[in-house]
Amino acid sequence: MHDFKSIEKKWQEKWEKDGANKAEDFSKKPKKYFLVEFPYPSGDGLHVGHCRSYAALDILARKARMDGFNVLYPMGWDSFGLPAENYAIKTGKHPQEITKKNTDNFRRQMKSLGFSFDWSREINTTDPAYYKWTQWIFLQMWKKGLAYKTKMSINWCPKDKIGLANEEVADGKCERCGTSAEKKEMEQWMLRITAYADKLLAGLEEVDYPERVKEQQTNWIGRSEGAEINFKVAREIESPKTLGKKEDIEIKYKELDIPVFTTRLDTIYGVSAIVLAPEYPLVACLAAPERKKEVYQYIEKVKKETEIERVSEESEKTGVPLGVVAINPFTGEKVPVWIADYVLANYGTGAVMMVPAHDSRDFAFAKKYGLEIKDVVVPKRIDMKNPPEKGKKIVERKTIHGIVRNPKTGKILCLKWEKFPWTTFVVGGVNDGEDIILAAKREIREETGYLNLEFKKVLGGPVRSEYFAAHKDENRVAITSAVLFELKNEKKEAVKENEASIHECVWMDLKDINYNTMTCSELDIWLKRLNEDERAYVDEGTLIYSGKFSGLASPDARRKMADFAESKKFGRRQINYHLRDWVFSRQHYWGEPIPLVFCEKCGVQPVPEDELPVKLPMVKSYEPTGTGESPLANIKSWVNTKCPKCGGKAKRETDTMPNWAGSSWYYLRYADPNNDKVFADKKLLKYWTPVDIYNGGMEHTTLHLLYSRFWHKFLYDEGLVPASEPYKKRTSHGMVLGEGGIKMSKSRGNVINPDDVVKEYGADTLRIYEMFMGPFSEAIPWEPKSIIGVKRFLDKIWNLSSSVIASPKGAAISSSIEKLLHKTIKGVTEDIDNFKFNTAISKLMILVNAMSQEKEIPAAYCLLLTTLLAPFAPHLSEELWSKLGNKQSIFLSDWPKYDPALAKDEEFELVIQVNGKVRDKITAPAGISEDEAKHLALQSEKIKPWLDGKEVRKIIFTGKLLNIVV
Ligand code: ANZ
Ligand code: ZN
Repeated sequence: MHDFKSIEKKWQEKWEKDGANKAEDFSKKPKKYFLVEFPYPSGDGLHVGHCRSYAALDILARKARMDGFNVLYPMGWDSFGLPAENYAIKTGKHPQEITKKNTDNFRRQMKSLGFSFDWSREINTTDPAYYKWTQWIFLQMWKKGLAYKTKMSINWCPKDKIGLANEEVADGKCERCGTSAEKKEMEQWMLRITAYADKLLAGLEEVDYPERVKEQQTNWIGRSEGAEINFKVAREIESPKTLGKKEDIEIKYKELDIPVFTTRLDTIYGVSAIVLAPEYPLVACLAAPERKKEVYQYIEKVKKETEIERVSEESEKTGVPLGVVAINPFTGEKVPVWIADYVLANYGTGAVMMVPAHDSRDFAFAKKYGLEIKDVVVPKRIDMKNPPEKGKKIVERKTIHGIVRNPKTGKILCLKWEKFPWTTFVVGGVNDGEDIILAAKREIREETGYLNLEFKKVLGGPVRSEYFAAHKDENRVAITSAVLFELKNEKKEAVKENEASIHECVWMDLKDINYNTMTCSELDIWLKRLNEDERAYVDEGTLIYSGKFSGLASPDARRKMADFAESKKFGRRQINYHLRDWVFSRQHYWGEPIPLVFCEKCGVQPVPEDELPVKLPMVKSYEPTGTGESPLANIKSWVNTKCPKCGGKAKRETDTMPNWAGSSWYYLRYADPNNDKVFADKKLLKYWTPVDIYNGGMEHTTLHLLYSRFWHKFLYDEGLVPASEPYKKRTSHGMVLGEGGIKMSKSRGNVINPDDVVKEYGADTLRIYEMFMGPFSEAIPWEPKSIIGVKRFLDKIWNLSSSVIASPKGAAISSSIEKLLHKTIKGVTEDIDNFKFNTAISKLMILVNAMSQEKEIPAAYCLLLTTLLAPFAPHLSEELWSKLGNKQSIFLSDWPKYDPALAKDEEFELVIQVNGKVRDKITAPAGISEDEAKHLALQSEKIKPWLDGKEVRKIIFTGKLLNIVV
C-alpha cells in the first residue's frame, strides 16, 4: 500500500512551486500546443467526463515534455451563461460571485488530479479584460458587414415573458414553468457565417479530424448542388378587398415566374404540382378568389407547427391548392400550384417542384390528395441471358409482369415456354387506354385462363430493361411494372389454342424462384417489394418518358437538362446551403454586452475601441423585463449614453452575446493571456498556434467547432492570425456513463464525484482508471470494481520497488524481462501517440506482472518502468523516481528509447470462442494475462454481437484460447 494522500499533495505543491508546467514563450525547443475544451464552471463541480478529456491530453503533454517539447497545456473558464444568471435570480447573489466560487472549486479539483495545466495562463470569459477582445472581434465583424440585425422568431414563454434559448425549451415547453413555448418575432443580431460556408468546407481538407466529425460538419453546412427552374404562373394584379366575394371585383392576371430549387432536375418530367411554402410572399395574391378563405385558414394553422414537425419524415404532411396552374417549362404541361407545410420558406426559393414518384414526402402527399404519380427515373436492367443483339431493330414497349399467388398453397403461377428455355411470369404489353392493372388482368386471363383475381399491389417498377426478344427477332426496351394478384378461386376459362401452344402453366414455390430458375431480369426488385409497402423510387437511375433525355443516366441527364434550361433562359445551376446565419443576440444579463449604440441622428455606431470593454453594470436584479428585452434594458443609467460620432443622445444595445462567443477564440488568448493592447501578440500567435491537438466532446462538433473555425477564418482573412485553421488535429472522447450504461444525472443519483474517488483511491488511480476503462472515443459505463483493480496495480508497483537492487549485473535477471521491457517501451510510446491509452496501460500491467515474478530487480529496470508510468500516474512515479535516488523531477528526464531488436514483437493469435465456437482471432502479446485477454476479447467488434444482452457465465482461458460461456 502506498500513502497516496501525502504523496500526491507533496508533489502537487512542489510542481507548483517549481513552475514545472509553465510554457515558455519563444523557447528554442519545438512547441506543442495541447488544448482541451474549457469547462462551464457549474455549481456541480467537475464531472468524471471532464477528467477523461483532461487526463488524456495530460498524458500527451507530460510525454511531450519528456520528448523535449516546449508544451502549452492551458485551462480557463467559459463562464457566461444561463445557469449562473438563473441561480442569481433565485439566491440574490451576483453571477460574478457565483462564478468565482465555482471556478475556485473547479481549479481546486483539477489541481487535486495533477493535471499539468499552465495556471499562469488561466483565462475567464467573464473577465472584462478578456471580453474586451470578444467585443473587439465582434466590432471587426460588424465593420465588415458580417454582423447585421434582422427580425427573427424566437422561443417565447408567455407566462414568464422571456425569450428562451433553444436549450431552455424541453418538449416544446418552457423549462422554468412548463408553459408551452410560443414564437415571437424580435429584432436579433446575426453573424453571417453563411458567407464562410465554402471556406469552412474547404478547410476540412487541411485538417486531421476524425471522419465522423468531418462528416457532421459537412452535413451541418449541407452544401446542395442543384438548379433553379422557373415555372410560369398566372397572377392576379388587383387583389380583392373582401375575401371570397368574386362578383365585387374585377380581376386581371399577369404572368409571373416562380423559381423552384431542385437537386433532382432529372425528375422534372414527373412533376405533378408546384408547392410553395405557406409563408411564400405571393401566396395571398396568387390564390384564386374562391380559394382564398381556405388558404388563409391553412396559413394560420401552419403558424402553430414547429420547423422540426414540418420537415420530419414521420409527421403527416398537409396542404391546400391555390386554384391556379403553373407551366412546366420542359414539357409545357400545366400542373396545379399548392401550398404545404413541408416546404420551408427559408430554404432554396421557398418553392419546390413536386415529384411524387421519386421523393418520399411528395409521394405521401400525392397519395393523400390523389395527385398523379409519374415514374420518370427507373432502375436499368440488361438481360444478360438474352442481351440485346447488334443490328436488330429496337422496339420500346410498356409491359407488365402479372404475378399470381394461390393463397391456399402459397405457390406462384409461372409460364414454361415451349420453344425457348425460359420460365417467366405472365408477360405482356400494355395497350393504349389501359392501366397496368387492367393490362395484367387481361394478359393473365388470355395466357392462363384464370378469371377471378384479387388485385393486391403494384410490386414495383417501372424498370427499363433491354433484351433480345428471340421470338420476335428484335431488341426490346421494356418499361416493365409488376402487379401482384391472388386467386379468389381456381375457376378458369379455356385458353386459346395459339396461346396454349406457346407455354404451359407451372406453379412454383416462392423459395424456388430465383435467377437460375426464372427468366426475368427485374426479379430482385419484384421479390423485394413482395413484403414491402409501395414507396417512391428515390435512387438514381435511367430516364424514361422524358423526351429527348430518355435513356440517359441521372447525373448525365441533370447536366444536359441544366445546360438546356440555361440555354433557354428559364433556369440556372444553383448551390444552396443548409447552414443558417448565427443568431447572435441573447436577451439575458450574464453575457458580453454587444458594443454598439443607437443614435437617432447617426444610426448604429460602434463603441470606440479605446472605450472597450463595455462592462456589464453591477446591479442587484436580473429579473426579465417582461417585454422580451434583456434585463439590461431596465438599467436606464447604463442604457442612456452619448453618441460617439455626434455626441448627441444615444442608447446602448441591450442584447448580450451568446455563450458561444467567448469560446470562439479563447485558444488564441492562451498564447498571450494578459495583453491589453491586442487580443494576442502576432509573434506569440506565430510561435504557438495553430493548436496541435484539440480534444473535446462529440456534442460540440457542429456548433462550437464550426463557430470557432468561422471566427478564426475571419481573423485569418483580416491578417490577424497566422494559420487558416485553428486546430490541426481534433480528437473526441466518449462519454463516461453511469453504472449499467445509463447517462449520469442528478435526478438518477448516479453521478460520480471525482473528489470522492480521489479521497478513497487517489488521483493516480482515477486517472489510470478513466484511461483504462475502454477505447478512448467510446462511451463507457463506470465500474467501481475495476477501480479497485487499478488501485491494486499501483500498489503492486509500489511494492516492486522494495525488491530493487543496485546494479543490473549483480542479479540473475531473466533475459525475457529485458525483452519485455523494450517491447513495452515501444508499445506504450506508440499507443500514447495513437490515443490507445487503454492498451498502453494493459502493456504496463503485463510488464509489472512479469517483473513481480522476479526475486530481485535491477534499479535501471525499475527506473524505466517508472518513466513509462509517469504520464499516467505522475505522483506515484515522481515519488518512486526520487526514492530511487534522483534529485531532479522525473518530468525533466528523457522519455525512454527502446532497442528495436529487443522490442521485436512476440505475438500470437489469440483464439476467442463464444460457447465453444470460434468467433474472432486477434493478435495479442505473448504471455498475456487472463484479465488482459478478457479485456481484449470483450472489446472485439466481432465478439460484441454474440454477447449482446446475454449474461457472461464463465470465461475459460488456456493461454492461447479464450472461451466465453453465455
Ligand atoms: C424535386 C425533387 C425530386 C427533389 C426528387 C428531390 C427528389 P437538399 O438536398 O436538402 O438541398 N426542397 C427544395 N427547397 C425546399 C424547401 N424550401 N422546403 C422543403 N423542401 C425543399 O434538398 C433539395 C430538395 O428538397 C429539392 O429537390 C426539393 O425537392 C426539396 F425526386 O426537387 B427536390
Ligand atoms: Zn449620433
